Amino acid sequence: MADKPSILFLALIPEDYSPYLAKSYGMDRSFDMLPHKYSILALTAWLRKHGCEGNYRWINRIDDEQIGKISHAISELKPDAIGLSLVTEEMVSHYELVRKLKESHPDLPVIAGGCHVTALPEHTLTNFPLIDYIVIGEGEKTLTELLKFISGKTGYNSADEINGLGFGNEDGSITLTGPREKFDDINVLPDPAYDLIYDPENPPDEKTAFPLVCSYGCYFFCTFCSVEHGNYRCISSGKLVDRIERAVRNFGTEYFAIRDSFWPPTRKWLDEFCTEIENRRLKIKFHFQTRAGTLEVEHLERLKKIGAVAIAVGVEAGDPGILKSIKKSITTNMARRAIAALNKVGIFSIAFFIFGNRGETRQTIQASIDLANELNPSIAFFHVLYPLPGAEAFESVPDDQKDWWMGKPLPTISELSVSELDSLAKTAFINYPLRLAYFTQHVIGGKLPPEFKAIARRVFFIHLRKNFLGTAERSRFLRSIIRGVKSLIGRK
Ligand code: B12
Ligand code: SF4
Repeated sequence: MADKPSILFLALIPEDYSPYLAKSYGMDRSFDMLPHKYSILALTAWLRKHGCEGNYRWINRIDDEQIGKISHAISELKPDAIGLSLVTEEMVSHYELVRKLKESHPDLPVIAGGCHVTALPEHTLTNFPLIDYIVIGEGEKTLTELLKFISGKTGYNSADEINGLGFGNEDGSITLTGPREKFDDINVLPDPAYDLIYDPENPPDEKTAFPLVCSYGCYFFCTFCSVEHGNYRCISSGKLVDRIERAVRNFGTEYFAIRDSFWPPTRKWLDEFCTEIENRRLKIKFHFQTRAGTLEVEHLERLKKIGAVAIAVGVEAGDPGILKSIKKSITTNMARRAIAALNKVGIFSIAFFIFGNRGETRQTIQASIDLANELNPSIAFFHVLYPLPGAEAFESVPDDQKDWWMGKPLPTISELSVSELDSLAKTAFINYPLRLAYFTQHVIGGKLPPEFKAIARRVFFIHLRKNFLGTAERSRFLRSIIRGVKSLIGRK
């Protein structure tokens, strides 16, 4: 065992991870730091401050070679436990990793945390029995106490004295301990342990996108979202600028991905943030996601001056009835104002829409497509609803389909089937930029910075090509010609 109680966090990370905008439309940046869980960095920082240690290894696939790397790390670091941080879509693949590890390390406890196990504690312990403990909700204090307990360094007699925990018992029953108190002020949290994702063989440079998260929870109650609702907390603007300054100094990066569900928290907070960036003369670029109604033209002009290059807005629906029923707390007019302001100032604008909320019909989907066209953002994404455990929408899923994420078909909670929704979303996405208004605003006009102007141009031409190929593929005659040409030039 290591001197201090310690955990080894593990993750399965896709090889060559790249965000969609970069992957599909080419953005000359490195995204190597982005796919890693911020939770692992946050938990490790807290553990280190409280007498424990955290380490982290990730692999790209489950095979003997990669499992061998983990076994090597276990022999070297001698952790008291393995840690996994899981969203719903990762449960099954990561459990496969646990299964493999338990073959060679049957006695090493596995601790899982994150939004999925928090939403479904009993289901997790029942269906994934090789997971020894789950941590429900905010994990910093619970994990510290649990590691000290496992390594025999505290006075706890049994794990059920630790709040915020779930585990299975030998008789097959499950124990969920009392609720864990939440942080009132997250400024008490230390800086995330970024060293865990610093690769000395491939060190970050100014083109590397550097991840930042500054909040826990959310003020709002959107029915499709599984965050902790009604309990938003954010670090101070000064603390965030300190982190940015340190990243610039220590890692040489200049591009920041602010990954909070929405940012900034308030206009006052933003004002302080901008002033700090200006006073410290930091030359940075960054993107983030905001809520319609937060930022007006004057805020965006200031943000652009200090480096904001792209901002996403969750518009979600064009039909006012759907917008109300999903409790988004915005109106279509707020969305109009938000995207118009971004386009006016010349910041790459992204709008998200969801197809398939409760009450969705072909008419309401058309209203979303019409609104997207009217808003005219630099790109619009149309996603099919995933009813996530922990979200209100999950309650509308029939009981026998609730475990869809265990390799079963995605359920629908609207009157349209998932394949209909999927096809409508794909078509809406391809066709979105193929309008004169898009071409004049984003391809030849507007005030986007060159890096993002190039992306908008690619969006237009790539979608034009896809649209042409799609139309052509639908025609049997043309399809046979395309096949013939492809075989002539030797492509499958
Ligand atoms: C940043 C973020 C991202 C980033 C970075 C993700 C990452 N890998 O870190 C990006 C943009 C890449 C992303 C992608 C996705 N995301 Co996301 N993301 C978030 C966001 C906004 C913040 C997460 C965060 O870092 N919070 C701060 C940390 C410290 O909090 P935390 O993660 O909750 O961790 C705490 C506890 O949960 C617990 N804990 C967590 N892990 C562990 C592990 C152990 C061992 C222990 C003891 C405790 C513990 O302790 C932590 C500290 O208190 C949340 C929404 C939100 N506000 O929470 C959505 C959220 C997590 N994402 C979500 C989803 C669905 C996705 C995607 C699947 C979207 C998609 N279709 O591609 C992908 C999945 C990528 C992946 N494999 O993780 C959902 C997950 C819901 C669910 N049940 O699955 C959320 C909740 C938003 C939502 N729509 O409801 N996401
Ligand atoms: S979608 Fe955004 S605003 Fe709505 S509850 Fe989730 S995090 Fe909050």
